[in-house]
Amino acid sequence: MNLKFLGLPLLFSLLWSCSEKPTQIEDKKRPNIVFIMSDDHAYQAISAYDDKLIQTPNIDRLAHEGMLFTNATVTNSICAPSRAVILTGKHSHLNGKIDNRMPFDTTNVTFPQLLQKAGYQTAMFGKLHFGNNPKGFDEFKILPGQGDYYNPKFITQNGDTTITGYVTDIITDLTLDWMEKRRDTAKPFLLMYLHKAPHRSWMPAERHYPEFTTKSFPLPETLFDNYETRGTASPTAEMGILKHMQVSYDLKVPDSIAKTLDIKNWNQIGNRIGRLNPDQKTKWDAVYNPIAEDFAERFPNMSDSTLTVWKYQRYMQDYLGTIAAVDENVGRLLNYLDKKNLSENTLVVYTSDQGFYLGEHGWFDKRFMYNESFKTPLLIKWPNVITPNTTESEMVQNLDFAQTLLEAAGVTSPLDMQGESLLPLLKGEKETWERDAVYYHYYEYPGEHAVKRHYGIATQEFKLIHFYYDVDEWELYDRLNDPNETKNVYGQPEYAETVKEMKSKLQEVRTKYKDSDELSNGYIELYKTNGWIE
Ligand code: SGN
Ligand code: CA
Repeated sequence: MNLKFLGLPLLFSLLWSCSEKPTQIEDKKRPNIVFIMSDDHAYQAISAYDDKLIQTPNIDRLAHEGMLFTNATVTNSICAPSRAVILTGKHSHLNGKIDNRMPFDTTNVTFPQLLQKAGYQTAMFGKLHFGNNPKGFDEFKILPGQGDYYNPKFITQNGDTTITGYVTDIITDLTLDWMEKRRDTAKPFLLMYLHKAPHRSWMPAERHYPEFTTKSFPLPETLFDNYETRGTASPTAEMGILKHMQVSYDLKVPDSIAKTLDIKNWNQIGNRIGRLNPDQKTKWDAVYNPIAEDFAERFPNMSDSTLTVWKYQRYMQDYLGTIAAVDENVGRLLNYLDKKNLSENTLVVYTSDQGFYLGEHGWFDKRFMYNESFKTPLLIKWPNVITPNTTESEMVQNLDFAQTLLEAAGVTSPLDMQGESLLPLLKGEKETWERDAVYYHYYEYPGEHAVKRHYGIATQEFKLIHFYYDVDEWELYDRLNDPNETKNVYGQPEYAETVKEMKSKLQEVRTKYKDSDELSNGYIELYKTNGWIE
């Protein structure tokens, strides 16, 4: 892969030396770091943010004992790019992992490498999704690619292994096994505990079938959004619950039933039920087959809106069902820390690689800079530093995690990291926090779900988005007056001044973060050369 066009003659050796020296802080005082991340976990599905869909008492503990961030966002709302931003502390256009297709450039310096060099014991368990193994970890056991919910395969330093059971439980078992048996008690540790759930295709653990498959959930206000004021990106995106959610793959109607119904693309993808062993399959069928039979009977008389609601409910049942297991397992880990008297000196982060649409605007999936996928959950607990039960509304990003965790460990960050350490906010010293805008850039188009390329800027009051590549369209949202972002006010005379100000701010942040049209065009050219886009 030739990334030279990016102008990335990486000054790693120079930057490396800045952080090479072990910290002066004594090991016993340096905090342990537990970084918990799930995949596609919407803040709407964490009761500390909103309890109308699900109760998540264990994740909520981090808010009760620490800080809940209500304005945490990602810089690029897609899995592997978000992970690359987190590990490198650099925007996608500089770390090179602009979308799920681009390989991660392992010459990037990551914060776990720096912590390991500074004397931390490091371990990673769960989903990474880079296509290559992580550097800077004493131990890792990761899922290949997206991983599977049932009987998942893991890549380990000793070869691949397949483990029978449910992925969320297994990732936790592997984590606790490492903590119990191989943790070096003379060192502080960094643990990256990374769930696959609640990623598509949303398959819950057997113990959660009865509760979740019989529940109904409140409909989001914008479920039937018609995108009246928006440009072409929203109506052409392929992530609609009605049109694009597959009854077989996503909603678990068995193929034998689905194919008898007059539904286009009922099984475009092919489901994952084949991974279940006979015992698991019997339990699965006992619950899911009657649901499908009932659906098959009602389907011929369903209007589009009835079908949308049915699909939304089925989607929520399984999506939230997978979260119940995440919450229980987070509880197992927090209890372990308590039991071993580690909680006092451990900083625990809970976040997701991005947010997700739970029916808002009629969608599932993510990618857009609109709120539900731009925002990400962020809860941090750090006893004796963070005042319990605090809420922080400053605009923070996943870009900030690397510098935050390095500073918490007393390690100097490389000069080319682009975030801000959140330590002042964690300590309640807000006076030094100056950020008034955050930057976003999404690239994966043409691609799955067909969300057009866009970049933009958000302040507390407004959001300005520019869609480019095959269009040249702008959207502006008045965040305070239109929290659901259903009214694009770009082009309205009363917002002319705001547009001017936001465009100039956008240019400022693009310059600050070193992004440009030239760089975007360079990526487009590279993709065309590699045959990844036409
Ligand atoms: C898979 C999913 C998509 C999802 C991407 C990216 N399709 O391709 O729905 O948007 O992952 O998700 S599936 O048919 O494989 O389920 S990400 O979290 O990895 O970015
Ligand atoms: Ca994801």
